[in-house]
Amino acid sequence: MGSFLGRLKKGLARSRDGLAQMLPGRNVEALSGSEGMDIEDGLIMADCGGELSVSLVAQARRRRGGSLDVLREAMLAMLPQPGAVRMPEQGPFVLLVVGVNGTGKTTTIGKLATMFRKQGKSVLVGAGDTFRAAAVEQLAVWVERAGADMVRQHEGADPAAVAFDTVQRGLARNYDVVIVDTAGRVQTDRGLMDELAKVRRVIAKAWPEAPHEVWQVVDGGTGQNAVVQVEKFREVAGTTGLIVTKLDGTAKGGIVLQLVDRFGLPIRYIGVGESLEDLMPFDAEDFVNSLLPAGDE
Ligand SMILES: Nc1nc2c(ncn2[C@@H]2O[C@H](COP(=O)(O)OP(=O)(O)OP(=O)(O)O)[C@@H](O)[C@H]2O)c(=O)[nH]1
Ligand SMILES: [Mg+2]
Repeated sequence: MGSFLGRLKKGLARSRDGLAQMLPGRNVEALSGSEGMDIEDGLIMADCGGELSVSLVAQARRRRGGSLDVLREAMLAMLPQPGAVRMPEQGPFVLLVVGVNGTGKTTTIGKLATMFRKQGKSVLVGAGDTFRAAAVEQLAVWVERAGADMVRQHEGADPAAVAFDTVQRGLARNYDVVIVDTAGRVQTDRGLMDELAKVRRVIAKAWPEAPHEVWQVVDGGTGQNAVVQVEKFREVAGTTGLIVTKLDGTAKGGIVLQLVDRFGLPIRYIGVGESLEDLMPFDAEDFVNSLLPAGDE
């Protein structure tokens, strides 16, 4: 078992244990009887969402065989391996990172910067969270540790101006990767959501093909509210991919399935802990295998 898979399994233990309790004897014979309800309940409690849970169990029932493997297959069928990240033909890959407060944007950017640096790429990070000096300092620590560079302005500066400067400098100095951090915001805050739309627009003024990707960081423990969060951010910021963090602290790992089912957005990375190695590229098969209890032989 690779260390990634080991960490993933450990990270998803709470979700898996929750589901295991709903799968009597770990045998999904129950799928064909009224006990199928238990499995639906289990999936709903793991935040797969009502509609998807019913559909997964129905699909599993239609397949032959009475083992957990049918459920696994039904999950894999609706969870495509994400396609390639959109990359520029020339110039830096520009990534804008957005999301609700405290979901893990800044730490995730630090981890991504470290990953890119390890691949030998030059990385420039824009400190677009200008609300608090502490936010810039937090980012600076990560950036320095990663061996990346940073664009910052004074506290209270216009985040769109920071984003503009970052992309311009990234282009002028031939960076391989440009990542723009943003302040956390609740999707119902009209003013802050308008500000985010402006950040995106201004990035495109600095370079019309940018940003190449907009990734929303979602806290895996948020529950059903994650659905409206993703809906609204996609509308305002043009989200192209998701990063789901904190899956280690929740029994609700099914939210990943529900978000893919609802929005068809690729999951780019998932976070199963606070350390660097706990942010890992999303692999559909490893994820499903870690989310479900081991099947009967
Ligand atoms: N357990 C766990 N903690 C995480 C994970 N990802 C991030 N965190 C923690 O979440 C907390 C918030 O992370 P930040 O990166 O500051 O979040 P943010 O989205 O930048 O927050 P704001 O800028 O205030 O909106 C930190 O303590 C992180 O270490 C994860 O996958 N698992
Ligand atoms: Mg932050």
